[in-house]
Amino acid sequence: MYKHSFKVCFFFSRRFRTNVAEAPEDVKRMFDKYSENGIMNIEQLQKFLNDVQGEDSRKAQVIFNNFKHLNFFQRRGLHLEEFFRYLLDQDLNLAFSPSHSAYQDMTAPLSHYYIFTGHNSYLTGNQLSSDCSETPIIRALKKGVRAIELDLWPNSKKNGVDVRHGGTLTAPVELVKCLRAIKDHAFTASKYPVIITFEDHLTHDLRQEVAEMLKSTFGSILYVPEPGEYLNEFPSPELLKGKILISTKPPERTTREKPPADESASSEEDIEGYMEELDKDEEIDIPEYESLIAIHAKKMKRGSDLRTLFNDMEKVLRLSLSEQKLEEAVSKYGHEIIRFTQRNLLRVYPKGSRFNSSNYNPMLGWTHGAQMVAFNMQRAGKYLWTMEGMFRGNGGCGYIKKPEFLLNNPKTSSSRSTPSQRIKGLKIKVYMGEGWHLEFDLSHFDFYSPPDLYVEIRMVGVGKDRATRKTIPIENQWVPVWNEEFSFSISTPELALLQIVVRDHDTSGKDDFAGQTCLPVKELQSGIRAVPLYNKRGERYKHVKLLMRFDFQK
Ligand SMILES: [Ca+2]
Ligand SMILES: [Ca+2]
Ligand SMILES: [Ca+2]
Repeated sequence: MYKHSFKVCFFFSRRFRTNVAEAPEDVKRMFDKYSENGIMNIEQLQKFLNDVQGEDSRKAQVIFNNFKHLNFFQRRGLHLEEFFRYLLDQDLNLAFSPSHSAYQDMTAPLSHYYIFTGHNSYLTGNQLSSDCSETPIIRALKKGVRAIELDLWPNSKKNGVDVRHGGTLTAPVELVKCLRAIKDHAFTASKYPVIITFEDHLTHDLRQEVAEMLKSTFGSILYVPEPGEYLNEFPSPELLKGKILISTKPPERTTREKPPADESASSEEDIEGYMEELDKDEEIDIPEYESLIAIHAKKMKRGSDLRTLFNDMEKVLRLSLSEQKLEEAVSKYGHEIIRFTQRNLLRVYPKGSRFNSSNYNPMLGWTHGAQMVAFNMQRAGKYLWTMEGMFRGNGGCGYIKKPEFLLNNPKTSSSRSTPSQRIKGLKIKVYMGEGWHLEFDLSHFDFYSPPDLYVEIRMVGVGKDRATRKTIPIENQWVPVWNEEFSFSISTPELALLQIVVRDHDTSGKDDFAGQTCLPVKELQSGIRAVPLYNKRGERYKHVKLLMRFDFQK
């Protein structure tokens, strides 16, 4: 017992000594270079912004104004401490500042974009017994998710439509509630279209009811294609701004029997009468429900040949495959899949055995052009963080342009950007981190001592770009200083994501999670930057951040 209390005293006194971050050597050197007599004036700051940060010198005034509110600021310029504080500032100096709107070309067909896509969007937890609710749908839409999946079933009285996961104990939610939630929240995070994918287990009559519900809930924001419109190519996200699209497999048409070819039906009158009746029937037979389907879906039939799935039909459609089927298809028909996804949509969904709502590596789908890699948005984990990282790009609008090599035939692909403009590598330096002591209990990581934090940096991307590096753990420090440098080579910057996870090293048991982020490499700001970290659920910590440096090799 005596030993323990000694330990507590010893480490806690050490913790208090190191709570204040000190500028790393590189920052000190940088300050010396761009200052005089310990003060950096506005011109010197402008030069630093140009030389090191690759940024507009007008930013200097913003930085100066920011420090003017503070008493210790002297009008002449920044001291080292203020310079260091500016570099660590989450508002002034982000490694990734999301633009507030999409900057990519949004006028290409839908098939040219990755679309932020949810799987069983109505489930609150696991795939077997969790509740169905509109709440996870709202949360997903607010995150920027643009494709919501709803499984439609007759309710227990067979007179209404419920949303639930078939064959499980999940408690249903009424369809109309989900539709209203979608209408209310569809365009808060992004103005680009929301696609609702239905898994339809309904009867003819209930489908009619769904059609009515869709029209009355969405009104003019429901996108209803003109018959024969967009046969060869989907419309663009730009054209579909503010619209809701329905995508599902059209129900089997009931074919009418031919009129009896007997004598009595041969008179003109009789035939006319029959035609009128047929017209009426036709109206019922091409139901409204079907006319509201903007994106027709095709499902893989049991035992059907994989290759024929990717035959490019004249009319564009959406195909759904499980992650396992995709793996199988990719191993045999990789090129066919890429060609298929140039015009058609491919949705990939988690295999059925992921009862706990876990996810899978989205990169296999992305590298084969699959637009809709559907994820369980309620389950935190490294793949969901990757997904969230991908869709932080392009202003967080939920649509990311696919790289050129997936859109053109390799032979005709001459429109790739010139080699000199392309990113070939990324040099990263991890200086230090701070903020954990403000966010966590003193005993959160280790019961008797401060955490032993290390940073794992993972390059996520196409096969040859993948790499993982780690810093060493800094023992018993709330403000760890690493000063470690890593280099990554990058062949496909469009699909490169920088995944950063901080953990507390433990000699026994699993290392404790201490923050994460995932950022699209193409949109990283070069120079010395603040990198705010997020918790497992993707919510940004108020205080926890890293100071890092990024240099692109072109
Ligand atoms: Ca621990
Ligand atoms: Ca420790
Ligand atoms: Ca530890």
